[in-house]
Amino acid sequence: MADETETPENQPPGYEPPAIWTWDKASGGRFANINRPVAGPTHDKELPVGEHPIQLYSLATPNGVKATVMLEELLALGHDGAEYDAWLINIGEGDQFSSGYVEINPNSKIPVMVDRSAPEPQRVFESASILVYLAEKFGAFLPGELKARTETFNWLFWQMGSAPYLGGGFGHFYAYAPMKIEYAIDRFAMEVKRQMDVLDRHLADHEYMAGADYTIADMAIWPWYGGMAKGVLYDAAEFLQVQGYTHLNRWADQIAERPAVQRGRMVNRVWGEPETQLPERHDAADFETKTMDKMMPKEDAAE
Ligand SMILES: N[C@@H](CCC(=O)N[C@@H](CS)C(=O)NCC(=O)O)C(=O)O
Repeated sequence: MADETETPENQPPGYEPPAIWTWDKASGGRFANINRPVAGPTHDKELPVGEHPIQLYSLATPNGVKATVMLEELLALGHDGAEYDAWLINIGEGDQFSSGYVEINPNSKIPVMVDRSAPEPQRVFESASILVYLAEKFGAFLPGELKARTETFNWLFWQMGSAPYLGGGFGHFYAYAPMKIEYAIDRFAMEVKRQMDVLDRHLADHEYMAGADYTIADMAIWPWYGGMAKGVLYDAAEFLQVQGYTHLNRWADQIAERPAVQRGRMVNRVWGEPETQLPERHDAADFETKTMDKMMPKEDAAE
C-alpha cells in the first residue's frame, strides 16, 4: 500500500492545512494584490455618469466583452436606446472596490451596468443578467418561442457555470499562479478540454449555440471559448491543442467577423495593439477618433 504521508510527485511538499484558515500573508501570483477574503468597499469614490441612457463600468476581459458586444449589436440593429457610456474599471488598481462601484455591484466584479432610462436608475450586475436584461428590454437576440428560448438559456447558464473552471481554474494555475502545480493544471486542463469538446460536438450540427439564430448564448460563450479556440487566452493554444476543435473554430471565426463584435471587443481595452484599444467609449465616433494609436503623441505612435 502506498504511504499516505508521502507527497505525490505532482504536488508541492510541505503544506498541512491548519484547523482554521487565516489571512496572514499575500497569496502570491498575479492579482494577489486585489484578492481579499472579505467584500465591501475599500475607499470612498463616486462613479462618473455620462449623458447616455446606459452607463457601463467595465474592462475588456471576456466577461466585460459580453456586455460591449451586446450593446454594439443592439446599436447595429438601430436601437438608439442602447447608446452607452463605457467607463474603464481598472481591476488591477482596485477600482471595483470603490464605494460607488460596490453600491451597484456588491460582488465587486466587472461588468456592471446602470440603466438610467428606467423609471428609477436600474443596476444590473453579473454578465448574464446584463445580457438577459438588454435582450428583454430591446426584444433582440433572445427568441420568444419557448423551445428556442430555453435552448438559449441552457447554453447561457452553461457558460456561467463552466467558465470559472476555464478562467479561475485552468487560466489561474497555468498562467498566473506563483508555481506550476501539475495536479492542478492536469485537473483543469482535462476539464477545459472536455468543455471544448462539448461545444465542438454541438457546433458540428448547429450553426449557432441555440440553433439557426445568433443569440445572447453566443455572445456569452464566444469571448471565453472562442478566445481559447483561437489561442488568445493564456497562451495555451499548443498546450491544449485547440486547433483540433474544428467546429468550435468555425463558429469562433464566424462570430469574430461581425462588425459589432469587432467594435465590442475594443471597448475598455487597455492592452494589445494601440489601434485595438478604446479605453472609454462615449460616442460611436470614438472608434474612429479615440483609439490609443490616435491618442498617443505622434513620436510614440511612430515607434
Ligand atoms: N460571474 C461574473 C464574473 C465576473 C468576473 O469574474 N470579473 C472579473 C474580471 S473577468 C473581475 O472583475 N475581477 C476582479 C476581482 O476579482 O476583484 C460575471 O459573469 O459577471
